[in-house]
Amino acid sequence: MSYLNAKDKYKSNGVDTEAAIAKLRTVSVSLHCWQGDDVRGFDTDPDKPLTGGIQTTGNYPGRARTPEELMNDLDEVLKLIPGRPKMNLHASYAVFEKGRWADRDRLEPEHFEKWVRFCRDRGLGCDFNPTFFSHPKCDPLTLSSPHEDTRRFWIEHGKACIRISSYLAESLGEPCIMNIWTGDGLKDNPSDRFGPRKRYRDSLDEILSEPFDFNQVKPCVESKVFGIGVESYTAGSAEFALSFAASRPGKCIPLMDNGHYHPTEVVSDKISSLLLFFPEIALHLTRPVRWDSDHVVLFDDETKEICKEIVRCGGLDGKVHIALDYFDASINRIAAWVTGYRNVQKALLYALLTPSDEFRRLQDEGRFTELLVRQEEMKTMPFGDVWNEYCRRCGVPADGEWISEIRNYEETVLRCRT
Ligand code: RNT
Ligand code: ZN
Repeated sequence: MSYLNAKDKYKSNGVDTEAAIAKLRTVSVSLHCWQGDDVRGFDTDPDKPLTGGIQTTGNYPGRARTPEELMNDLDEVLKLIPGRPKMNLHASYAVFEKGRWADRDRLEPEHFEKWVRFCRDRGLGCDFNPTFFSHPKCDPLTLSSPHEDTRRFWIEHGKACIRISSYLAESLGEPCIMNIWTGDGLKDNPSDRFGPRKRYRDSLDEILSEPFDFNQVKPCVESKVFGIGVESYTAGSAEFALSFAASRPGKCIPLMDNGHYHPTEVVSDKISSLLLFFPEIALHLTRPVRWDSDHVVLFDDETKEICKEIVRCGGLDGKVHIALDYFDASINRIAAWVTGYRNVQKALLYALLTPSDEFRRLQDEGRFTELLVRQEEMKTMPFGDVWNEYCRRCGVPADGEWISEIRNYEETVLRCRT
């Protein structure tokens, strides 16, 4: 009955909770496979160092070591998250049957057949990412390398990934967002910034020369300001990625990760500008703590603000592709996955429960006192009751009802992985 009370309260603020719930159930949000195994993948030595300037920290027991374990863990996650999840895979998660290994430049759709079966059986679409890191062919650069054989290897990887993305989209009947990110950059001051960026641009063009249908495969370029070991320079800076995508309309869309900017910059402020010039954009939602630390996404101010911007700009109707991107190895990985995913869902629901039209009108009419008061008052609305009702309708546990399931899975499954 608390939901009915909440519904009334929101109604008296001009908000239809039923419409918000119904809308959110249609919005797909990508679930990244790499939270389950600390971004190690299955195609190379699992104990190799993670390269490309990213880092997982922590050694919580229970990391998934095989495709089967990862899929089991994902099933556990899927039981606990509401909404419309979509899988998000990295190329390094290829499954090689009967030991028939292939290097990244030789990957084939068949190496993702198992994942297609996994997604199909659960009614999920699938996004994809070429993996330009943690591999002996990183010299350490990839698409921007001055060494032609290195660059060629990674171009072939990118092209293979376009073919795999087409296969995923066709097999699952949902477009595949294919995100290109490289950790290419330099630790110390560059003597040449132009050269690597030119090679990166040319490599991307070569990758995109592989035939694909933009209604099925949506290549993105993700920018980044710095990473561990690439503190002074990244080839794929914000200007690089935006300019590249802007000058290749119908072929490439920009992807913003909210861990990839200077610490006082916020992605929530960037979304509207991009949507004025790009029909579609993509996002990686993460939580940077002092750097691009990829902590679990919280129901915090910036996550809420990003989601409000998505909603206010009409981004839920296919203009904004939302994906999660974080990896915490210091806590139960299933709980990390579930917490972050639920928090993005919460922030989206919270945004849908904001009387945005009224607030826009107050702003346009210059009634800033009223706007401030109303905005602050909305914060103490009974949001939790609507959230729990949303979970109930999605057939997943409400808040307070799922941590025991995680404990149980930890005791019976994760603890046995030694
Ligand atoms: C790294 C980027 C990139 C990766 C994943 C694993 O800084 O955010 O998106 O996190 O591709
Ligand atoms: Zn990212």
